[in-house]
Amino acid sequence: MKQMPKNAPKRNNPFKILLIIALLGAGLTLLFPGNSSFFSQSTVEDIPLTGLLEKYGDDELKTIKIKDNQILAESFDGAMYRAFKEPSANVKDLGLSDLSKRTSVEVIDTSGGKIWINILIGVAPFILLVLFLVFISRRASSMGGGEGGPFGFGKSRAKVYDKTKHSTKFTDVAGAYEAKDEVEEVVDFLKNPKKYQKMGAKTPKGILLVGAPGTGKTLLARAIAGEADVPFFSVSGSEFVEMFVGVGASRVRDLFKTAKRNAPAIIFIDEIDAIGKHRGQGVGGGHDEREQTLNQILTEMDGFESGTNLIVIAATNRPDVLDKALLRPGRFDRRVHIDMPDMEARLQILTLHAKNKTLAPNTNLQKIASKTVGFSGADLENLLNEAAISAVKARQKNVSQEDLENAVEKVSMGPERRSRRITDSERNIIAHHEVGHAIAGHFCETSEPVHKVSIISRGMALGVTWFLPEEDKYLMSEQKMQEEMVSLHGGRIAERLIFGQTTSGASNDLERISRIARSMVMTYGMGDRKKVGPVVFSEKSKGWGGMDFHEKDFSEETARAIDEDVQHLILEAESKCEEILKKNLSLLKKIATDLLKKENISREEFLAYFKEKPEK
Ligand code: NHX
Ligand code: ZN
Repeated sequence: MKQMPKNAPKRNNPFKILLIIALLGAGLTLLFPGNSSFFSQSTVEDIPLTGLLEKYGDDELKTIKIKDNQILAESFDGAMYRAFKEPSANVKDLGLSDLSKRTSVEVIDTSGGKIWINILIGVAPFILLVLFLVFISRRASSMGGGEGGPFGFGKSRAKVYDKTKHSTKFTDVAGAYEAKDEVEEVVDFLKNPKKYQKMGAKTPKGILLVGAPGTGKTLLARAIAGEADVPFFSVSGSEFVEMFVGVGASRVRDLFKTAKRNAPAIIFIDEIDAIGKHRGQGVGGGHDEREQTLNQILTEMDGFESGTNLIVIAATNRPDVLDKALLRPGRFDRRVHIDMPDMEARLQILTLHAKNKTLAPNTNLQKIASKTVGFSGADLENLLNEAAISAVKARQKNVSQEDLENAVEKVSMGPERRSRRITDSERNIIAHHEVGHAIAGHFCETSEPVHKVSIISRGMALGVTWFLPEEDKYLMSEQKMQEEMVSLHGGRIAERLIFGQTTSGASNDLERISRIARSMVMTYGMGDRKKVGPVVFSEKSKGWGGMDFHEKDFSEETARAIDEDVQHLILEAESKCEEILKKNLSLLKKIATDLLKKENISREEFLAYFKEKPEK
């Protein structure tokens, strides 16, 4: 698929212009050197002006050269003298115009160079200012392709996909079955508007696509345009958040104007939550930039006459923060949810993206689909691409199953960082920490099976224990949450049991434990019913830009009760974890020793330790 920004102007890189100016300046300085480097003979004797004039009066001088406030003279016997004069004093003032003398007087005119340098000094700040403005405005619109330029602030920067050049179709969207069904009607409306008008059916104006990042909202919107064969104007909500109030609104106006001119058409607003947050949330009263932009969008949507063949599709992953006004009838009244892909959809997505890749004949995408619970469509696309890249690097003739499996790890945990040098004593701590997680998790009933334990650094982490879910789940039980905390405690507790103290490395584990415990109490009603009970407590953050503050919808007493309950849950999980690890201390040491040697332990290798004497 090719995207074709219409009439994108050729742009000179502002840095190029700056470079040219700098070179020009340097050239001029060389051409018209300053005073210091002009008279540079070594045997010049500095004498007072009166002395020099005296020599002139005695007719001892062969030549006099005057440059600015310097006078250089050469006598008939070859001596060089230099004297200084007032800059304003000219040849006549000094009495050097006596024609009876044999001296040749030459005034070196530096004003030619000076003029240029002066002009340059005069205009340079201005040029720099203009360049700066251009730079700023370009940066602000770096996402856009269309109009713009230095003074095009108010122009929409919508990317346009030419309908003859792009052809995303529903067949390019794997999975998302219901979403496709729902938007099929929209395609029909764009293709045959008369049919609907005759029947008196109200046609949709706005569709809100809701889905987690990477689930294919943009792809679906583009497929609607492709199926209906209409132009597609794409903008991102974050592009409207400008530094100048009113610019966003004027861009919206321009965008709708252009789209109407090209109707039937689709306007796609990505990340609409960037502008569509509840209004009146900002600190400092009413009309901020976002609000004006949002109002303009609403006005435009209310404004199209019935018969305008224009559909606005907006995408968000946070429908909860959207202003209610956006969701009223006649606006974004249709919501289409796109789920994270399930096993079946993942297989379809993988198959689709594998089409243009050379896979080995024995690859099994089904297996990959089952190992990628929680991956979005974008993750899966990325996975196949990573696999293809590593196949190229290894000079293979096709992508093997192993490439695919390694890519799963790379996409979900980040690439390995083998260059990080780690001392033996730290490696020892890391190994025990990770095995602690693995063993604690292994003895939890609801825990996902251990997939891999590794002491190779990846991204921020020095080591990882990877639990792999085997099937798509939509609910999480109380027990599962408790046991999740138990296995997260495993690393820190193992450090404490083996080395007598913990390290800073467990910070991320503790963060996750705290988040689980807090949401159990505050969101899922799993707290102590005598202390807090099944009530949802929310803490809203209001305002932005460093001025934000939190507003609790519960009392200080309740806050204390929540804190106590959260702490209780965390400590309970910790003692359960400690119990498990104390019972399996010798196994912990044994596996950690092996891990130090092997660096990675696979699921099979890990399970083998428990086969010998079943403890579970
Ligand atoms: C540091 N990193 O920041 C070093 C490089 C305790 C054996 N000085 O718990 O690597 O200490 O079970 C996402 C993921 C911070 C965000 C991991 C933010 C890790 C990871 C701190 C293992 N494995 N800790 C772990 C770890 C560290 C950290 C993260 C994150 C260690 C531990 C990081
Ligand atoms: Zn850990």
